[in-house]
Amino acid sequence: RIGPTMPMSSERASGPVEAPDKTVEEFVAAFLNELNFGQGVLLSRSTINDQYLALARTVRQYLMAGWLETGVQRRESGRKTIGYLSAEYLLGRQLSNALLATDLQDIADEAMKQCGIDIAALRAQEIEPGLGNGGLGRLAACFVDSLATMDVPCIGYGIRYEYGIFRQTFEDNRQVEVPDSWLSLGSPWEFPHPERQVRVDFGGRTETYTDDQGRERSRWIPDWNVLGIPYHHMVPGFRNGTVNTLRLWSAKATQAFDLQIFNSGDYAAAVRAQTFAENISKVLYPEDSTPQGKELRLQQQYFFVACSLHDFIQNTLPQDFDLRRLPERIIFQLNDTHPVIAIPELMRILVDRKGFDWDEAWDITRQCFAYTCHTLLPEALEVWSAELLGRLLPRHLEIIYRINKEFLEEVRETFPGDEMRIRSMSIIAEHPERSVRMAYLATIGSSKVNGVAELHSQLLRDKVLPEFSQYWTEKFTNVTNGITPRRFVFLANRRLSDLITDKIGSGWVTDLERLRDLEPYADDADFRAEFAAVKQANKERLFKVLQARDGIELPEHAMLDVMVKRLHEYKRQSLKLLHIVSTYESIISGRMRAEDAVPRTFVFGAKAAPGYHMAKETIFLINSVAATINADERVKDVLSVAFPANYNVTLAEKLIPAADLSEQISLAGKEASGTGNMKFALNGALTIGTDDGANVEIRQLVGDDNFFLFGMTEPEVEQLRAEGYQPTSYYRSNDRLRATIDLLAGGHFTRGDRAASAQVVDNLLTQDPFMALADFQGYLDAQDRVDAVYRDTDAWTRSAILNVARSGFFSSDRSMRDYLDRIWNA
Ligand code: GP0
Repeated sequence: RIGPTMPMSSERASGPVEAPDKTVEEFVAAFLNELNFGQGVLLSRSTINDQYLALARTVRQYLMAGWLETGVQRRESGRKTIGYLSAEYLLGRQLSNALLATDLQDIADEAMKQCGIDIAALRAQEIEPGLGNGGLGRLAACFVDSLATMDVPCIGYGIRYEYGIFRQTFEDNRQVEVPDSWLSLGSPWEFPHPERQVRVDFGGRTETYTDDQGRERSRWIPDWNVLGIPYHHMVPGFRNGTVNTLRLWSAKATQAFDLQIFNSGDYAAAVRAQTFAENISKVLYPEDSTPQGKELRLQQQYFFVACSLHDFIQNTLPQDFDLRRLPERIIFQLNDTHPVIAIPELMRILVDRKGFDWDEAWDITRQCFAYTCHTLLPEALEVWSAELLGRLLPRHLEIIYRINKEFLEEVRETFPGDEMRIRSMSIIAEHPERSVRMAYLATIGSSKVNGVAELHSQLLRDKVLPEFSQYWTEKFTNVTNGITPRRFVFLANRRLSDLITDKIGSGWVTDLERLRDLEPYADDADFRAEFAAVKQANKERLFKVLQARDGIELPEHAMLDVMVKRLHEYKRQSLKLLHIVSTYESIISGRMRAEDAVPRTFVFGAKAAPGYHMAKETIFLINSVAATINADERVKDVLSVAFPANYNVTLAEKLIPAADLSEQISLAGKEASGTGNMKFALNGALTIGTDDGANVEIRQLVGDDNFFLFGMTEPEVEQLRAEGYQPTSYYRSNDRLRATIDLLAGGHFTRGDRAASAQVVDNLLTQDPFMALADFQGYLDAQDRVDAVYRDTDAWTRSAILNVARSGFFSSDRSMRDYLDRIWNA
């Protein structure tokens, strides 16, 4: 039996739900039961997919008691809930995490063996739910993992996209996107609750009326609506019996909507209406950091937010709950601006539906929200045209106008006559068209605003929202991001985990600062040898995966130099490419002998937004360079480049534990935090990086000697920009840079086709918006330092161990503690 044995609660008149015993026999019995009665097949006739589904449902049985019990406790305790509102959750595979949380890995292995089944094949059968783009969505998944592990009441609210982030393939070295039909083989981890459907209105107009107390009020007369169907997912804590809930909403046409058209006798139109409604949760927008302002995206945002608020207020709180006390029971954390329409939605519920006065409603609302900003890029800050917002959500636009008007009046009292300031703080922008700045609305409507790393929070205060941070100094705070050590160390790197546990016990899994106890072992030669052997074994595991998955063959003994993240110019994959080409050029031009180079394997993983032209050209060029270098006998076994397609959480779990070197080379001031950087450090890779995002904190913690720093600082970037940045001056004055660019531009990697590389090269030479050329020499010098340390195996391994030992701060458990203390008061 799993889960704590709780006293019988009133809600459980029928007695506790019990899991099968944690024995191989019971596990086998439960599995065969699921196969026969759940899946409807005999073991002898079952496919791998049948077996996978039955195994998933078996593991689910072990979580169920804890889930139901957690639900009862949450309702009875009246503790404040964290309502995490996020348009993205990049969960990764569920089976392995569920086995880990329940400590059933060994039992399941043995049980499957007894059934004559290879469990590895079943694990491989699962398509990960890719309901997010990258860092932001993965952060949400790490946060809900930590909250469950810390037994904090949390409901994760989001969208059940039918198609997640696209599957990336390469054709002729170019990215081709394929729909991600992650639900096509069955989805054993979700529980649909159609009976808990919520209606969501759109469109129409507003009208004013006088209520029975003679007050002038406004109401919304919408003209269409859809249904939201919740799908519940379990979020298991790590071996603590807690199972929180992720509630993802799927859109469905309302019957009324259908019938109206049906009665007109137009069957085809009725089916079209269905499709129209269901489009809302059809697909995840694949733009990371650069929203497109599409109407459907605003529909998605309002859809899930309206469902979630309704769900919490009507279905989760006790009947007749006094909403004046709402802030005692919920804090909605806004994961970026995507869910910010929740602020006027709560105002609408309180004022229009529950009859609150504006002022009282506003006081409640502001206490119920907190906002996390994840970027500094101006193009990533969402702005909706007032025309679109008013057409889709006329009452919300009205509410936003009033929020703005009252806020600006307040500012005017503090700064009389300072119209410049007032205009700069307005939620409504007038140029180039009237529009709503969602980050401003979020800031005004929240009790706290945070950035995601120290540097980022500082720049957020100073550059993005300076007037607001002066106005409300206390409102602004920082919470440095973190990652879950369960998935990204314990699960992904079993070998390292066993080694650590062997030395310092297993407490580190839920108390990551304990990794400090490893520090003395950095000077222990036996431990270093074991640590290095783990890294080597992880590389071999990765090579097998890449061989099977992509047909990529890699040399056994080379430094593994990895850059995995979304493809974005500010992240500077092109700078990495310049380093590779420069090293290659040094060898083929005879300036360096191949035997003198440190053998390196470069690995890229990156998806580009389908409409992001420069990013796609960069992918093409990386693939072209890879093909050329890998085929060139002159650099055989010295330089290799691998770019496996479709980088995702599943591949990350294999790649990160194998890496020696972690590339975190964004232009200073552009990467809000990064979270991949933390995963690498915790898995014993050394970082080569700029002074950006959480790199700054990683370097402070692991020490300058264990981090390869290069590049301009943020103020230096600003200064260079102010002086007038001229990329060609670097090209002219730096011989190695010139040789590198000339080789890239000359068609060497594109079968003589100079035009094929021209866009990336010309962009670097003429615009170079992220100053890759300015940081090129510093980057090469830092790479030389990397080579020097790598040659000294003991020194390298020592540094790698210290990276692990000193990175405990980057647990998302710590991030959650910081949110609880600084933001949630829970
Ligand atoms: C930031 F604005 N991030 C955005 C966005 O639209 N999508 C996204 O993934 C990322 C940041 O780029 C980050 O620096 C950060 O760590 C992450 O959000 C979580 O805060 C990249 O990892």
